Amino acid sequence: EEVRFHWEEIREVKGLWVSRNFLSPHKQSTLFSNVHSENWFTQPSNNQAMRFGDLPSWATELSHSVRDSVLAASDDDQLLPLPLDLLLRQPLFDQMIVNQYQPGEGICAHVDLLRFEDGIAIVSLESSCVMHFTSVDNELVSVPVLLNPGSLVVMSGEARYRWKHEINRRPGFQTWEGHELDQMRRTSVTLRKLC
Ligand code: AKG
Repeated sequence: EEVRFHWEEIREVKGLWVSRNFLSPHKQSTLFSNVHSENWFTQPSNNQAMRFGDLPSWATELSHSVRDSVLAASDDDQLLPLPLDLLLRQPLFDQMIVNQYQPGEGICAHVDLLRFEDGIAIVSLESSCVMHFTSVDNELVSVPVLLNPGSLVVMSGEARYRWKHEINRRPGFQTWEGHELDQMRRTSVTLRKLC
């Protein structure tokens, strides 16, 4: 049987899941050109676009893929903690942020605003990065997670409410398996649902 989606549970951070093969290279380029055809990033000073309510059709398609990949995981008993109830809500997501980060740029540690429901999805494009998760209850605990291009992260429960996430792309923070990542531009698509 073909395994279409592979999910990895990040055990240290309850409710954190990564699918590293979520988008094939072909689907990554399609998504990237769809993002760019919106003309949000025509000037270097523009690095973020936000949409509420009806999302562009390519983003609706992307959220269907997120649903399909979580559904596929439900066939596997070990992956049941993935937020399956998330699949029942309509629409799955009604808010999107697209971020474009130049090398060296990242995002400070934060917990997403409570005005968004549980179940947050982030798709990465172009360049790998290390996202660090820091426990709200113990700031000394920091868990690095590699986000490769084409990967999907799902944060739910504790991962969404009890852990901060951050991307620190200053020298020294983007190491994975002993190597400093080669930084390039990175684009991410974050999908959420307003409460
Ligand atoms: C946010 O926009 O709140 C994020 O955390 C984005 C994370 C990312 O770019 O991967």
